Amino acid sequence: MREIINIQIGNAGNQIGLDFWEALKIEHSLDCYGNLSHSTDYQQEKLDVYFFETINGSYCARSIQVDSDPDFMNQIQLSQTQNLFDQSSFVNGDSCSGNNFSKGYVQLELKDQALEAIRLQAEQCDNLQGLQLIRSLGGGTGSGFGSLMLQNLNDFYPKSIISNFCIFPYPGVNDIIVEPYNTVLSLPTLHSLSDICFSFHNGALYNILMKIIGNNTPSLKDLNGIVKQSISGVTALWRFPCQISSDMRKFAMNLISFPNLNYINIGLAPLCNKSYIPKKEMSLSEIFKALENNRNSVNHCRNIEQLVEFSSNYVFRKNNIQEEDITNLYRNEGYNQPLWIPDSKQMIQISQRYLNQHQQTALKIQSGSSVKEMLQSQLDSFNCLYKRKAFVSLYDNIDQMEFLEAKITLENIISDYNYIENCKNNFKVIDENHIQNNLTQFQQDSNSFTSINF
Ligand SMILES: Nc1nc2c(ncn2[C@@H]2O[C@H](COP(=O)(O)OP(=O)(O)OP(=O)(O)O)[C@@H](O)[C@H]2O)c(=O)[nH]1
Ligand SMILES: [Mg+2]
Repeated sequence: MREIINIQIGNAGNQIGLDFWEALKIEHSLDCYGNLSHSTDYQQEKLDVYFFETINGSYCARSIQVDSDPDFMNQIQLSQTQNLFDQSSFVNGDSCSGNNFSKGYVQLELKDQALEAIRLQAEQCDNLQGLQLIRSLGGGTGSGFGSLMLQNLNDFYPKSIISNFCIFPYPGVNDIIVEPYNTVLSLPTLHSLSDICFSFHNGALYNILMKIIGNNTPSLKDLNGIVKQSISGVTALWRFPCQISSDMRKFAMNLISFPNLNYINIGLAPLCNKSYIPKKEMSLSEIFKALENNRNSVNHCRNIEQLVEFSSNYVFRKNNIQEEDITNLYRNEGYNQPLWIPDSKQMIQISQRYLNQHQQTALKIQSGSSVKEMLQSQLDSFNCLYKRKAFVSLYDNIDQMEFLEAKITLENIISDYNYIENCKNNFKVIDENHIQNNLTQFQQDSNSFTSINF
């Protein structure tokens, strides 16, 4: 079996992680103590990917819950869901990282404890295929401690695929002014040490809730409902028998055309309200159109004409459709737009008979330049603060070169997306060398910074 270990970090990571495990419990028919209840062979076939069997026959999540702040960890341990987790998998410090990357980044003791907890989980695996991190980049623990973990995970598990589910901040959802610093400072490690990055922009999630679902006062819990729908949808490829992208490595092979541009966007349909009831029933053709509509995606992208789509997986977690319906739909509804990479759109149907009608959804998992606008908005917010060096002194362990390295990393990612869009729109051939290795680029660029007067 090819196992995956989940690592949920910080407040957002743990809130979303709990929702994720709740979804898995339902989808694999486990009760709140991790016992199988009326589950079918189909639900059990790949159960070992995310769960291991304990000596008393119940199932335990392959997961580590870590936060520098003890409060939420204590709350989880009082909840029913805690029965799904092994006691050794809870790791917490004494106080939060105060929304400061540099405070999260120096939590060395917490890092050692977390690595030990992961090692214990890895011992339960025959053939670990990958690790997945869930975290937000706006807070101190998710950004700083998450970066520290990434650096170490690569050393300890060099053969495993590492994926990140990251929440990018949006000023309307939180009002911590230094969030752009935390986010941008997380990017060098995220960029160079993570194989896949699933990005979620809180602003886009907010818009989906307000404009499509009609919830005028969305809470973080509501935002997390959409993230949960996305993560359980993506991981369904790895948790159920499936022909395409059936493990993390194959998924990365199919979706990541350029290792430097490994940000993934997700579109969902139908979008559900708080009780997971879609606003209206949708036909297959309507679902397909909704998936193509950028308003249904978890990242902002207004300039659709420019957009380049490298590859996409359309995942249908619905039962009342046949495989040929999907193939016909694909032929007829056109997806007549020329494919940028031949055969790069793949239709995947996963049977989910045990899910109720409302839990059956479809998603489009897409790599391409649709995340560029979201990344640009993070860079703009960073620049607004950084041009005045505002609040830089709070980051006492981080020197100016690290701020610059982070800023340049993000600028290079955006410029690579721009380059590809430009090639596509002007029918130019892509020069692979142009998709730079950011670190090499940074080393070259940094020579010219020595003359800058901070
Ligand atoms: N979607 C979503 N975003 C969240 C949630 N909780 C916090 N955020 C966002 O995440 C950022 C703050 O990160 P947190 O996860 O609270 O911080 P942390 O990682 O625990 O770090 P510290 O508290 O600073 O130690 C802000 O941008 C929030 O808007 C959540 O449950 N869902
Ligand atoms: Mg916190």
